[in-house]
Amino acid sequence: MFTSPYGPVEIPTQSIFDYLFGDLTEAELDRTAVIDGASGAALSYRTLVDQITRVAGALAADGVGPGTVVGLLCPNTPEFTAIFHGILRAGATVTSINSLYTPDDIQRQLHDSGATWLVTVTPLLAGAKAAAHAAGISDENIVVIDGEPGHPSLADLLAVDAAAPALSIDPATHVAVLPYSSGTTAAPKGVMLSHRNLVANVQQARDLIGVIPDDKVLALLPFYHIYGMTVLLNLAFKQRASLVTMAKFDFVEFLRMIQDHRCSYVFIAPPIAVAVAKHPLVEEYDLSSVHTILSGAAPLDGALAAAVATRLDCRILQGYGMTEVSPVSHLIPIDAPHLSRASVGVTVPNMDCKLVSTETGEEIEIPEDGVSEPGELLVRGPNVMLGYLNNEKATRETIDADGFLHTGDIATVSALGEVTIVDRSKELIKYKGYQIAPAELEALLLTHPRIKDAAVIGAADADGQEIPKAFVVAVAESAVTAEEIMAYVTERVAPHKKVRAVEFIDAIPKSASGKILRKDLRAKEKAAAV
Ligand code: 4UW
Repeated sequence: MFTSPYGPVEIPTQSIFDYLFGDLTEAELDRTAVIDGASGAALSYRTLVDQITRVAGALAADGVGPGTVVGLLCPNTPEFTAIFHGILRAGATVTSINSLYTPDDIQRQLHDSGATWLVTVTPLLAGAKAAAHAAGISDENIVVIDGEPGHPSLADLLAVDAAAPALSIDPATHVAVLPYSSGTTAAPKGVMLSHRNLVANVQQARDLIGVIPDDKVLALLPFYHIYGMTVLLNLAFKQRASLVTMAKFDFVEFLRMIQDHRCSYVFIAPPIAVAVAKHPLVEEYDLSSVHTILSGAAPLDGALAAAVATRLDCRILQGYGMTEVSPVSHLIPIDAPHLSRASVGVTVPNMDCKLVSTETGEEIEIPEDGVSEPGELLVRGPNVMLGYLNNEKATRETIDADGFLHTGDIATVSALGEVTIVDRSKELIKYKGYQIAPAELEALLLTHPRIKDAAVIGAADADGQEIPKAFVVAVAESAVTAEEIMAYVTERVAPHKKVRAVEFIDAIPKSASGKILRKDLRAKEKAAAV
């Protein structure tokens, strides 16, 4: 077993609202909490807390409270921050939904999570409404933040003068959020994260990430995903920093917002690092305000990290984790220049880890110097989820009897506790940090009349970034092209789930029990790349 090189931190027994906002000083209340990156409109901590409290009071007056699940489908905006914390402040649970989702995806999540309310915005309303109706949610329970006749708006909620309810929840067991994740098996599942999970992860990560009150933190990573939720929406607020929200990613806007708002701390996923390292436009903007970039959600190549640090003359750090871990379990801390940028750093405080052999299940020994053999990374700590919603089987398969969560990631660890992710044993594909379950794409491919069999794996594009690639067995003598197949998928899935490469083969490798042998396909892919 190995742990953090840092001593344990105290985890207060509080709701996430009390933890983040309960001890704001007068001076802190006047600081800027959120800036709308597009318009420049700013909200102070005082206004934010007032809005959170009003939203909580209004929702509670409408019967929203402990036991209610509210879907939240909204891009990154200042309003998101007030609504999100308002729902939690009312004691209800937020199931945060990917804004790229199709109506079918949205409906599945609303239905599975048992959501009875949905909060969204007019640009997403058509799809959201169809999905909500199909999930049995009526118009009066669909809040449209920016206003739509027949629906409550944020302004309506803020105008209700009802006190926020006095809550008596147990932070350790009360489910605060239900983001969806595939984990180590196929379909997306509701990840039950308690108030304590969320509080713990901010406490565990805050000193290592090192956001300070004077930081302007660019919030381009979506708040609906656990990375944006914990590191931006919670951690940046706890540090009394200012968030600059970006509703839709666009590289030129990204550069402009950093320059115009003098952003100092920027959280990214690896594809953005590629653009920062290579794009000629970078030279045309003043990015001198950036002191630190932190990348997470997918592997960051060491040479790429170095190129970014050199071009922007800033620090580059890396974080690793997963939705089920709230998410941060490993980080390169802000004050650790000696750690390799190809590693994901060290274990955060209050966590135990071990590596186990994927063949024997035996624990892998950690050498006294040098680096261990690779094995599956197992993690345990106060930030590990309560379990998957209504899915005890998947929970038991993921968290073992000793409380260790099996990440499905293959790692090595050095004698100094430096962890490097070297592979993934689970099926999950990450495209730009977004999750894709290959089984979903395989099921869709099999509905194509000219496809006999199919398997999807993660492959590398020219920049070394992961993309979903389909191996396809065509129906004999049918002349189906790769382009036709990609177009067929594109028409039916959210944009991040598109199949981006197709290879025709004679047969999909399968085990005797009929399971796709993904590792054979991955080996074939690797061999072809050499
Ligand atoms: N290197 C290699 C990485 C890395 C990685 C994630 O969608 P989820 O469930 O969750 C996330 C979490 C992102 C995140 C965690 C902690 C942190 O500090 C940070 O940056 C500040 C971001 O994406 O996907 C989880 C899966 O994504 C892969 C890995 O396979 C993991 O199980 N993954 N980060 N740095 N792979």
